Amino acid sequence: MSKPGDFEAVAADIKKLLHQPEYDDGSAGPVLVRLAWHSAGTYCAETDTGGSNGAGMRYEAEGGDEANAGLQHARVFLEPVKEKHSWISYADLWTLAAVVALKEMGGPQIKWLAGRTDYVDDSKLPPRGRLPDGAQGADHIRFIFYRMGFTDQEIVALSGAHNLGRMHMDRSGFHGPWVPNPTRFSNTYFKIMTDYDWKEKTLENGVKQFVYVDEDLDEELAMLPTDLALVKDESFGPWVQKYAKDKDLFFDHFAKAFGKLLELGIQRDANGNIKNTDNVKGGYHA
Ligand code: ZEM
Repeated sequence: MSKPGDFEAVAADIKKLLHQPEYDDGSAGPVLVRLAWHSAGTYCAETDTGGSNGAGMRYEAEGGDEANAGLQHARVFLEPVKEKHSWISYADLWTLAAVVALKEMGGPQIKWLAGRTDYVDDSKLPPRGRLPDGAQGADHIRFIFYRMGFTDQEIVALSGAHNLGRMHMDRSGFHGPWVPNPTRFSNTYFKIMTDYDWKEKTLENGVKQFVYVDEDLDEELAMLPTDLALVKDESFGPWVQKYAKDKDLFFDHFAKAFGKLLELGIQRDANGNIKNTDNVKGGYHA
């Protein structure tokens, strides 16, 4: 147990659990980033519903959305941290874990503010189906991310999270990592998206994705139809090219967009405190 508000202590324990030799590519980091993204990415600006506040994914209504398959691994990794620092809300823990993991995997520092509560407001519950479907194209991507209030530039920056982790057939139906080193954050995803020759492949479950085969690699690399839709689109495409050439620009834009994602639906006063709650306050800069 640490002192309420000691986010440094929580962050230190998150860092310690990232190394998971038996799991995927040896790190819990990628799935923790996805947990935060799915907790926040249900947000709808027009109706002010969804978002990371409330950690609704703990319950069947949201957790049972098929888009969230596999994220129980991330929640299980974090449970000992929650037990030790019981004062932190799940909503804060999940978002903080992503910020800590991104930094530890070589990514940028992301501004993070505490104060989310675990109170599930039924009137704010997102319906299922708010998260993107990788089998679709640019129109679908815009429909999903414009609903949250993101621009085309921010959409491409956020998509760079696919530098991390992999697809699992038993979770999404897709298979494989996007990049050769999926536990190190970089702009490789954008580089290989434009440089490599991606071939469509139908997996044994009937799901279509794109793959790149190179005998020097241990396994095939993969791209979703939504990933490659970014390259060809006249507004997304130039950002893909810029981020492929300029890692610093990508890191800067990614940090801002990811920070914005984690704040969707959260109203704060001028001091950064969430209004009308007595929840634990503070911030953390990894
Ligand atoms: Zn993802 N993502 N994502 N994503 N994602 C997967 C995995 C990961 C899409 C998508 O369909 C998928 C963003 C945007 C979009 C991560 C972060 C972020 C997987 C594989 C799919 C199918 C899941 C599996 O099988 O385990 C689509 C269609 C997106 C937009 C169009 C954004 C934005 C992200 C964060 C900023 C991460 C880190 C992973 C890897 C998870 C892991 O377990 O390794």
